Amino acid sequence: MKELFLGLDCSTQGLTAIIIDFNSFRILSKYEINYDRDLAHYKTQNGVYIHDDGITVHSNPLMWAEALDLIFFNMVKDDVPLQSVLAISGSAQQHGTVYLNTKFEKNLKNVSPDSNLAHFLLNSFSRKTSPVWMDSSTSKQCQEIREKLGGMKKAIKLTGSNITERFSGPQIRKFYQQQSEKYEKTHIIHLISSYMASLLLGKNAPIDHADGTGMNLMNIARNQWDREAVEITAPNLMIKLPPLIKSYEIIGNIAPYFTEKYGFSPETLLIAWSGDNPNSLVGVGLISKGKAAISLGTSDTFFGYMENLHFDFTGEGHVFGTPTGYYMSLICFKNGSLARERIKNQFKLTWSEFSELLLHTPPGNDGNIMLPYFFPEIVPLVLNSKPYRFGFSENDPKANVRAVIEAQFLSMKLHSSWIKEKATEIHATGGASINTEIMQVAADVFNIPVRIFEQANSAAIGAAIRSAKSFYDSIGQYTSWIEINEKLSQLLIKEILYPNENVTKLYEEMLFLYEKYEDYVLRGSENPEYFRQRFKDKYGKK
Ligand code: ADP
Ligand code: XUL
Repeated sequence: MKELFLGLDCSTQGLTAIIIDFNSFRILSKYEINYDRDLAHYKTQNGVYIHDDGITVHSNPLMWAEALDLIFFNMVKDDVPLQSVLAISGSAQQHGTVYLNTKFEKNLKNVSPDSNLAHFLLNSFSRKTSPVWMDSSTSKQCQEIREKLGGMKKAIKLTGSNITERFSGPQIRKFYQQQSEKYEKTHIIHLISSYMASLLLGKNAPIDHADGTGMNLMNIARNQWDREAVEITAPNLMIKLPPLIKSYEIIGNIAPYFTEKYGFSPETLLIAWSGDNPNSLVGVGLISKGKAAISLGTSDTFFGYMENLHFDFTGEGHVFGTPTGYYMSLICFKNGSLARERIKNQFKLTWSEFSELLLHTPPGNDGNIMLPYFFPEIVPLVLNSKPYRFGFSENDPKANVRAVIEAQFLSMKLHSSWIKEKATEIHATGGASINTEIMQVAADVFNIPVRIFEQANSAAIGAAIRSAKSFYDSIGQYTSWIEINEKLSQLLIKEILYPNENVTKLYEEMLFLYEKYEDYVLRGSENPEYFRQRFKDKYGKK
C-alpha cells in the first residue's frame, strides 16, 4: 500500500512539491512552479523585486499563495493521488516576513473552492510586498538593535547570530520606522514558512524553532521569544508574533478549501513548516557529527550539523535550530547561482558549455583571482556590489568561469573556519549541485569527499520526510532518524567526488592569496600582487 507524504518548498525562484511513498521509499512525483515563467503577471525577476538602490529586495506573498493553488491544480490535472497524502510539511526561504491585517484569518475561513486563494487574500496584507533574505537595506536598524541589546557578542549569545540585515527583526524595525501607520495596522507578522502553513491550515500557524532562530528575536537556548530583543525591535511586537512550536509538531488538519478543491482527505495532517536550510539538513541526511552540506540554490550556503552550541563571534556565521532538535552552523552567500548565471549569460553559454570551460582550465586559474561581488554580499559584508578581477579581463570566458567558481568555494572555506565540528564529508544540494564539474572544484578546495545526489531538491525532500516521521510517531510507530537516513541514502546518492590530491597544496596557497585579496579590497591592506605573481610562477602556464 502506498503511504504518501508531501513536502513543499517555497523558495526564492519557485515552489516545488515532492511526494514520497514512504513504504517503498520512492519519489512518486515532483512538480515545480517557476515564478518568473509561470506567474509572469507578478513581474518578478528571479522571484524578487530588486529596488533601484540595489539593497532593498522584496517579493510578493500573493504570488506565493497563487503558486500553491497552481501547483495543486497541475497535480490534480495529472491525476496525482492527493487523496492518499497522509501528511504535509513545508519549507520556505528563511528570514522573509509577511505582514497581515485582521482580515487574514476571516478571509482564509471564507475562501471558496470555486475561486482561488489569491482572490480571497487580496485585502489581507498590511504591507503589500515582503522583504526577503536578499534584502540588505537595514544596516541602520541593525546597529540600533545591536547597541540597545548590549553589543554584538550579547546579541550572538542570545539569538545565535549577530543582528543581521536580512533577518526578520531589523526588517520589522525598518517597517515600523518608515511606515508606522501600516505597522500599527499589522495584526500578525509571519515568516514565509508560517504564512504558507497558515494558508494550508486555514488559520494562523505557529513558527517553528528552527526557522525562528533566523529572526534575531528568539532566545536560542530557551526556544522562546526573547522579551528584550522583541521590545527593542519595535513597540507592541510581541502581540504581533505567532507562537513558537517544535518543528516536529502537528499543527492541525488541512483546511476544507483544499479537500473540496483538490481532493485531499480531511484527515491529512499538517506538520509545522520550517526554513529551507533546516529542511535541507534533513533532506541531505545531516543527523550526526562530522557532516556538512553545501547548498547551491539562489543563495549558496554552507551548513553543518552541530551537537553543542557554539557561536561565531566575528558575527559572520549563524547558529540555527534544526528540525531534529539540535543545532546547525550556517553561512550564507548572496553571490551564488545568480553570480554564476551572470558569467554564463555574459558569454551566452549553456550549463554544459560552462562546465566544459571549467574542465579545460587549470586549477589555480593561472593565478587569476576574482572577488565575485556581483550583488551586495552577506559574507563578507559588502553593500556596494562590484566584481573585482586580478590578472584577467572581463572578456575572457575561460578565466571568468573558473574564477567565479574558485572564488565561491575559497570564500566558503575561508569563512567557515570558525565551525569547530570539522566535516569529513560534504553533502551537496541545490540547483547547481547537479553540476559535477562545479562540485569537483568544491571537493578539491575543501580537500574532502563531496556526495552529490540524484535529486537536488533537498528542502522539499526534507519537508516530506519530516511530515512522515511526525505522522508515524503520532500513531505510535516510532521511526528513528537513523533508520530514515539509511533509507534516504539508498534513494538519493548519485556519486561521491573525491578530492584530487595533486591540487591540495595549490588550493591551500590559493586560499592564503584569496584572503589577502579580501583584506586588500575590503580592509585596505597592502596590494598582494607580489604573492599573486609568485603563485602564478609556481602553478601557472609555463
Ligand atoms: P532556489 O531553491 O533558491 O530557488 P534552486 O536550488 O532551485 O534555487 O537552484 C536554482 C539555480 O540552479 C538556478 O538559478 C540555476 O542557476 C542553477 N542551476 C540549474 N542547473 C544548473 C547546472 N546544470 N549547473 C549550474 N547551475 C545550475
Ligand atoms: C540563509 C539564507 C538563505 C535563504 C534562501 O540564512 O538567507 O539561504 O534561506 O535560501
